Amino acid sequence: MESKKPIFVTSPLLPELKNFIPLLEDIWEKKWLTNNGQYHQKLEKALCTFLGVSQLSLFTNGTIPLLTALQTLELKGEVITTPFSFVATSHAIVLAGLKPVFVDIDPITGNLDPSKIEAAITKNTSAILPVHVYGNPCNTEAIEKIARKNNLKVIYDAAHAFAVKINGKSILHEGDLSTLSFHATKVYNTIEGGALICHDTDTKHKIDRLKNFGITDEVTVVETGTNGKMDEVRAAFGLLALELVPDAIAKRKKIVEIYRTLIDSIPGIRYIPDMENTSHNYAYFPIFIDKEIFGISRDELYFALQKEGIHGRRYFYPLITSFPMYKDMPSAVPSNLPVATKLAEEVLCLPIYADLKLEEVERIVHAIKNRGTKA
Ligand code: T4K
Repeated sequence: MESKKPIFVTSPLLPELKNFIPLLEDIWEKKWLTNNGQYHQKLEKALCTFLGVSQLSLFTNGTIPLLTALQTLELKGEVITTPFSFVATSHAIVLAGLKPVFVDIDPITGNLDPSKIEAAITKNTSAILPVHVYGNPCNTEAIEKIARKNNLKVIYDAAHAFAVKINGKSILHEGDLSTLSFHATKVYNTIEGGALICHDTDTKHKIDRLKNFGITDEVTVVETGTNGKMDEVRAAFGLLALELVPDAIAKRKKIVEIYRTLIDSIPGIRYIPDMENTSHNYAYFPIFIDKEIFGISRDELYFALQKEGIHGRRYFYPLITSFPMYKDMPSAVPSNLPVATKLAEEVLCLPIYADLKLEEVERIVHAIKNRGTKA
């Protein structure tokens, strides 16, 4: 029986309502609600400055920019990607009329394993679409080398990697294009929202056209674009939420430090350590349960914690490759993806958000420890 307030895997970062109301009044007064309005323009600029990038296009969520990225690069054939992600990553490939080819992941980070990519390249491969899973940067150097050698484009799904930097430089500079999600569950949110980051103005113009049906003027449509536009209300919300991000990341970091210290004493549970020269955003806190050492399986722990009101999530279980539209593809067979198959069975993302109280972190780890038969 639940005796305490439930703790969910995340809780959205919300600006104060009293600060939002004047912006809403302004929008109401101007009667300009969407289609590149003033708040949309302000937020694009503010995000470029905050993230340290030169070209960013706002979107209505984090899925449409993936589709638009694939359209922008006019890709054909096959796209190499990861099975260990949210299903939006591979759905976007299929929606763009392309074929996903799944490659296994790194056992420590869960990111696409560069050493497995070349074996999956065929004459039909046009791009690689890796994910910076949990906000931990992919091995971008190795991926870049493979892409250059084989004349492939690279699109990073950076949905989890808002504000992540290596050696002080945003990881959004990597690859040809990167996408972000600003969903309510992310480190930074605009309720629903997202962005596509490119490196030059011509590409940005093309992206902006594609997210507006491919329209160039009142009487001209040049591409089969979609509707990916963010409206004024969410752009205004996003301007206020952006101010809260540095403090939110600092609080997340502290929470992760406490989690790690407490978890270090539990046999059979590991977490992903910080990466060298990387400024992390602590978007997720995944732990991996080794049943043989811990004593019970991930699923047993997951359901036991739920009974105590602790609602972690098994991101990313089931693997994308187990869903019906992918499971019969040759690259989807579990024997091709042994690491991803194992991690999907072991992973549990514990609650993490800026307002999570330190007593709650202690309560969560205590509940985990109590379940381990060998702790
Ligand atoms: N690429 C990657 C790698 C992604 O992870 C995602 C999205 C995308 C692309 C696509 O981006 P978007 O098109 O979504 O912008 C969530 C999110 O809906 C999804 O954005 C995210 N990844 C995925 C990893 O997680 P669910 O189904 O787990 O969300 P849900 O509704 O179960 O929420 C989780 C918990 O968060 C709830 O138990 C309580 C809390 N919550 C949630 C919402 C929506 C709140 O407290 N308030 C809220 O408003 O998918």
